[in-house]
Amino acid sequence: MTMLRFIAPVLPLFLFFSSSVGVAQVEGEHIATSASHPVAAIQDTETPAQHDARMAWWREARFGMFIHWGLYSELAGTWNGKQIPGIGEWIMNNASIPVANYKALANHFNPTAFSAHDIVALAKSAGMKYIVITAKHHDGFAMFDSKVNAFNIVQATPFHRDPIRELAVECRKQGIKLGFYYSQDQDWTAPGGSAYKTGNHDLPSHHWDKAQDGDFATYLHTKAIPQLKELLSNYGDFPVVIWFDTPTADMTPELAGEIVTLLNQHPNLIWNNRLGGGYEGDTNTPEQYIPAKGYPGRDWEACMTMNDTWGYKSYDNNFKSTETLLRNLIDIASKGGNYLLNIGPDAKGNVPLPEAERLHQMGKWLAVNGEAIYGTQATLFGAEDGSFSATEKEKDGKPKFIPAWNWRSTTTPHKIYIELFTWPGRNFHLDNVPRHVTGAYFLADPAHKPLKFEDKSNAVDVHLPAAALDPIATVLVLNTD
Ligand code: FHN
Repeated sequence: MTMLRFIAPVLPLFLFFSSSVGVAQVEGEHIATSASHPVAAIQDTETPAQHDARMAWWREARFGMFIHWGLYSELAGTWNGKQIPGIGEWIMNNASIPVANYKALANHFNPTAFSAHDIVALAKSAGMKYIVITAKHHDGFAMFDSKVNAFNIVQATPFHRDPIRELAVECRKQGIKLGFYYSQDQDWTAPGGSAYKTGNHDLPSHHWDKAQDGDFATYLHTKAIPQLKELLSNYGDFPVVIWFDTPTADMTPELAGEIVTLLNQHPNLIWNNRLGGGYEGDTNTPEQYIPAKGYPGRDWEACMTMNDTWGYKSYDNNFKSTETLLRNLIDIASKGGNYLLNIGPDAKGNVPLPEAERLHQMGKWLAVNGEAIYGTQATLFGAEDGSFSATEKEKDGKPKFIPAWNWRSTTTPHKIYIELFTWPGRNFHLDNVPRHVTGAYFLADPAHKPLKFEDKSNAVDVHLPAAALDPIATVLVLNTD
C-alpha cells in the first residue's frame, strides 16, 4: 500500500471534520511563498497593474456558484443500504468502496434531467457572476469528455454527453463565467493517485484497494496533467478559474512546477492556493467559515455549503436560512472577499429544491441591493463585525472572534453602503467617518428619496423611518465626496 503523508509540514493546510455535521473545514490555508520555486508562476512575474487587470472581473463578481456533481451523487450518501457519515462526495473513501464497485456506478449514471440552461439561469437569477464545477473530484471520475482516461461521463456512462461543454455553451450565451474544479492530487480510482482518510489526519493516509497502488508522478503524467491540458484547451475561452484541492506531500515543488508551466500558458487564468508544492496562487480559500478580518491585501473566496454536504445526500436537510446565506454574502463582501456557494445536483441532474429556493431569494435581494455588493471594497470601519473575546479561545489558542450582527459596510470611491441587519430605531449614528457625507437614501426605495442627516465632524447621524425596508438587510447609502 502506498503510504502518503498529509502535507501539513510543507503547507499549513489543515483539514478537519466536524463529527456533528460531517463537513470538511479548512483552516489556516495560507500557503508560504517559496523563493526557490523550480518554475516561476505568473503571479511571481507580473506587475501589480497586470495582476489587478487579471483579477478585475473576479473582484467585481463577489458571488459565484460552486457545483459538486459526480458519480457520488448517484449514491446520495447511502452504500449497501447504510447511510454513510460524512460529506457526500467522500462516500467512496468513507465507506472504503472497492475501485471496481465504484467504477461500476458509471454504468447507471444517466442524468437525463440535467439542463445546463437551467443551472446557468439559476446562477444568474441568484445574482451569481461565475460558476466553478467539479470537472474531476477525488473519486477520479471526469465529468467531461476526456480522451486520455476512459473513466469519464461521455465514455463510461449511458448519458454520453459532456455537461462541461454544455455549461460552457450556456455560460457564454447567458453571460456568466465558468471555472473548473480539478482534484489534481487525490484520485481514488487511478493507480498512484493520492488518498487520505478523513476524520483522523494524524494517521498516514492510505489506499484501501490494491487497484489504487502506483506511483504518484506516473498518475500525474498520465492522467492529471493530460486532463488539465484537455480542460484548458477544449472549452474555448473557459475556464477562467482552475480550482485545485487537497494538496498532499506527494505534490513536490517540482511536480507542481510542471502544472504551473501549463497554467502559465494561459495568462488570464485565475487559480487558487490549493495546488501544493508551495505555490500560493491567486486566491486564499477559507472553507466553511468567514475569516474574522478577511485577508487584507490578498484576494480570497469563502466556499460554503448550504446544508452539510457538497455532493448530494438525499437525507441532508440541514439547510441554512436565506437570512444566514445573505448575511454571509454581505459579511464576506464587507471584508473584501468573494462567496462561492455550493449546490449539489442529484443523480438525475436536478438541483435540490431547497437550494434553488434559497438562490432565488438571494437573487431577489441582490436585484434591489446588488450595487452594495458587486465591485465594492471592504469596510472603511471594521469594529462593526465583532470583536475578539478576552476569555474564549479557538482550538489553536488564539482569541475567539465573536461576530456582531447589527450592520456591515461596503464602499466605492464615492459611496459608503451600510447594510443594516438590526434596525437601529429612528436614528443611525456612525462614528469615524473618513469622508464628507453629502446625501443619504435607501437602495430599496425606488425613488431614492433623500433622508435627513447631520454631518458632524468625523461622524454622521441619519434619520430613519420606524421600521426596516427589508427584513434581512436594508441598505443605507451615503453619498460622499
Ligand atoms: O475534500 C474536498 C471536499 O470534498 C470539497 O470538495 C471541498 C470544497 O472546498 N474541498 C475539499 C476539502 O477541503
